Amino acid sequence: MTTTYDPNNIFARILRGEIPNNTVLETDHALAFRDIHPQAPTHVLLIPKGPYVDFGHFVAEASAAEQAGFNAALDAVLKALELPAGFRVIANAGPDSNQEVPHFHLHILGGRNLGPLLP
Ligand code: DGP
Repeated sequence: MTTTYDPNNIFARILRGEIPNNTVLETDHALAFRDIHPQAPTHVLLIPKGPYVDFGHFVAEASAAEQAGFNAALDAVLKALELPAGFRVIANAGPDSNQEVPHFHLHILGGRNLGPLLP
């Protein structure tokens, strides 16, 4: 099965600089920016720069260098955010998850007690 990437999705447009964002960190492989509708005091999205629709697409198709670069960016952003009481990382994928933006992204949430995973 081939996965079709929409190059006009909102995160692709953010990557191209067509839409402003509140950047936390940028590397050769990834961009971290503040979610426009934060669900917690800290709510950051981390996206790879490559054209991957969701988590499954990324782990299946991204090169080892892209995956290593993304992991390094995740490590750097977690250190930059300084969340000593903990954090939650979520990746929605596909209709059942209610994924809205079809460009793979991790939600990084923290800054308050997040409660149960599925309230
Ligand atoms: P998901 O449901 O996992 O696809 O989450 C998409 C998230 O993206 C949602 O929390 C809101 C956020 N979002 C949507 N459009 C924009 C935007 O233009 N800028 C920023 N910073 N975040 C956005």
